[in-house]
Amino acid sequence: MALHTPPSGTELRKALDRDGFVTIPKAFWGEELEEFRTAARNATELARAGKWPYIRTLPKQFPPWNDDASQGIWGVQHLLHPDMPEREKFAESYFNDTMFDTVTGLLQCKKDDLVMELYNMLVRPDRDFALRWHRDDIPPEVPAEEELERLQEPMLHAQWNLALYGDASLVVVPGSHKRARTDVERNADPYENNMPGQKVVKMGPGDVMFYNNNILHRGVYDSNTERMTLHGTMGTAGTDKARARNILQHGIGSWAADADFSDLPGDMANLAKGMRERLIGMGSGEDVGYSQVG
Ligand SMILES: O=C(O)CCC(=O)C(=O)O
Repeated sequence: MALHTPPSGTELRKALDRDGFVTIPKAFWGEELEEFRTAARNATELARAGKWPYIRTLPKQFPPWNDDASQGIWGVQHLLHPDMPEREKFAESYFNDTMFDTVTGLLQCKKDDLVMELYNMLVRPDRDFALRWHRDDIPPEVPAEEELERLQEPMLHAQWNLALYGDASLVVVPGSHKRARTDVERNADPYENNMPGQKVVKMGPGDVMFYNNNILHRGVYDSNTERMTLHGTMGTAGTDKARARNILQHGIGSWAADADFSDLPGDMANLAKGMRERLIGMGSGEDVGYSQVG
């Protein structure tokens, strides 16, 4: 339940188009937020103990990751997987009206157009760790002309971070989702701490931040600061091969058909089932390859 009247879809879309990201403060709060935190803590504990095989392992940035938690983790993958003990609570945080209203507003589509995509959690790494500057689905070696062409493709999915605790890990270059990299950005150290124009996105508990995943961004993580940030995407039906790769490279195609959402409350069950069917329609992901290496 939102504490404040959320901004309209048009307002959100305008801000997202202009800056490449937009934050909805306190989209979740109170008991609901506490329930999400409990689920997140349990899942994180399981993953750190090596009892959940779908993890982001240190120090690897991009998929595929292995299932060995002994070197530490920075993420818990597949929150909606049929074997995830906290699956139902995570499903409630994904298939809920706040997300649906926002995503349909941002993508200017109907609920029945939506496709279930990724749902992971980004957590405090076991040792300090940072990601390189990147765009999620455009590798750094792509020439400027092709980079710009790819950035001009229509927005057919939404990606968000829902912070369950305060989170200042994501660093973006506002506006960089609309232009090729400058020479400075292209030639910068991949771990540059002072990229011109960079902005640290500061989120409070319950805030949701939507962003264009091809904005130039990185993560800088402090092993002493708790982080449990739900990291999700939803798409619209009928998208292209690049999108299928971006989603299916995470291995979701192998278990989506077994995900049963019939125990979800009210309308959620049917919406979830429809979204899962549209994901399955994208294929199993066995032959899509990976967006990035490393
Ligand atoms: O930590 C974050 O919020 C960003 C993660 C990220 O950039 C990625 O997974 O590619």
